[in-house]
Amino acid sequence: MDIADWEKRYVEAVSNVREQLLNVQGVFVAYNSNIDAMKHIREDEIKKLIGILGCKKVNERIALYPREIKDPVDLMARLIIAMRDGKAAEVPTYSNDIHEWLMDNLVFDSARMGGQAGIISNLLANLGVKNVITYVPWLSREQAEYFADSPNLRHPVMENGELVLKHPKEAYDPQQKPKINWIIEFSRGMKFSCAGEEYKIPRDNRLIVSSRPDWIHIDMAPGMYEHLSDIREGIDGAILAGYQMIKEEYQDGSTYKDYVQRAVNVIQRLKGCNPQMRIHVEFTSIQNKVIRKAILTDIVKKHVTSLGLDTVEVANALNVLGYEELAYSVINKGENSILSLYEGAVMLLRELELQRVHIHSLGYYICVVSKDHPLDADAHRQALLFSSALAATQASLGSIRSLDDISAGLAIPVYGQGYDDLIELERHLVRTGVCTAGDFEDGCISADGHDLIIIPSKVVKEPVATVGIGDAISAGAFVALLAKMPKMNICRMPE
Ligand code: 8BR
Ligand code: GLC
Repeated sequence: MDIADWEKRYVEAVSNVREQLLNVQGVFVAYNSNIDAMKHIREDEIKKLIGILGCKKVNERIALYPREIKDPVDLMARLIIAMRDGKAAEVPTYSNDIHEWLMDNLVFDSARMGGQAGIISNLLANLGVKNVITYVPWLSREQAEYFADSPNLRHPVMENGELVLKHPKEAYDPQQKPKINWIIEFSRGMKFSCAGEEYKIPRDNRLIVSSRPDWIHIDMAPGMYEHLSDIREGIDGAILAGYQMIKEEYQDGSTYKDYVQRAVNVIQRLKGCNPQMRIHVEFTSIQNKVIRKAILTDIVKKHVTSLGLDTVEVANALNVLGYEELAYSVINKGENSILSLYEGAVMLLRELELQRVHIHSLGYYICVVSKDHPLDADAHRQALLFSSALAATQASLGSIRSLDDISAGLAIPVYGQGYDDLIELERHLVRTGVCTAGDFEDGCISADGHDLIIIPSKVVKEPVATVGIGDAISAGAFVALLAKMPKMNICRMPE
């Protein structure tokens, strides 16, 4: 199948999913919404910051690979690592000093909705999904302003022992402070030097400086857990993200284990007696390996049905699950990296007992689906194509205001390099007898119990920004699948 055939498939898939989206009854989205302070850094600004901090110091810190930003040198070290590799990263900071330093030395260009759950909630509401229930444990007045003004977007609040749904602008806590993250975007081709080392940025991407004030808890208001069953009937699935904010220890003596237990409790209550309830977790960059492992083995495994992640996150996940060699070969840009990515996807599917693993990369998406998933490979492929058109829309317009905007994404051509990478994977799988070329194109059914669905994606040459595109991809594909799911609520007793 050539690129022109893929373009036809795109048009068909978008048209099908558009018609089906109203089949979705509703989606619950939690936990992380924040305000993103966006800064597109320029060459002269990189040079200025390196000049202020001193090349030697920054260079020494790069070698230490800080996993937390404690001072501006840590920040610059992680920024240079991200720029050098063209890779996205999110690094936590626990004090307000970095925010102040950035305000003094860099100043942001604009502020917008941030956080995976916040971005996804607005996206689904703007796409016209009927009942989007968003939950953010730290909903401040400032944060509420960033939610789409849409009647289909509501937030639960407890009133007189009852759970009621209100627009976030009517549900915020006036005492709550906002969480502000810095997003430092950089562009391909920019050049700078530091301590004799010449750098040329290979890819557009960003570093996220994630603020983690003490009051951040991945949790729910008292009483809300018990009432989650009230919203269960109105939703077909949930998208959960933000677990990276769980800490190993808290000042009150509680530990990550308590928060993991609460996170599982939420999932169990959302599912209730309905095993059909789809639960998607959007993974992210998690610096702390104890937390990364606990999220995967104690929250995702057994409780979640679907996992979305980018290639770096695949490597990070494999690493804590004990597959270090495979992890290394996923991120090592060698010619076998797409093969390793596929193997990694299968490993995650099996190891975490999932029904679906969706990996998005620049140029192609790989999705492996277990045999017990109720939808066929064609439905999964349509969902991926729809999500790639959404991603291209987001990259070219910067945001998606309505489903009609998707025509902008559809107009972006399929990425040639992504197509070539797919051919490489196809050759390998055919050569090793896993499938035939025909099978590969139709969603290859492999010998050991899963379907592989893989598409070349649409890539925008000069994206407005890259932050949030992964969220649009995963949420877009997940909601497209919900729209295609046969509807049955086994919680209801037969009449
Ligand atoms: P994360 O936010 O999870 O890292 O995902 C980012 C995703 O955005 C990548 O996996 C890639 O598929 C997509 N993307 C990027 Br980065 N740049 C893009 C572009 N210019 N056009 C379309 N998609 C892009
Ligand atoms: C993470 C970051 C947030 C950003 C989001 C984009 O959740 O904390 O700042 O908006 O990723 O995916």
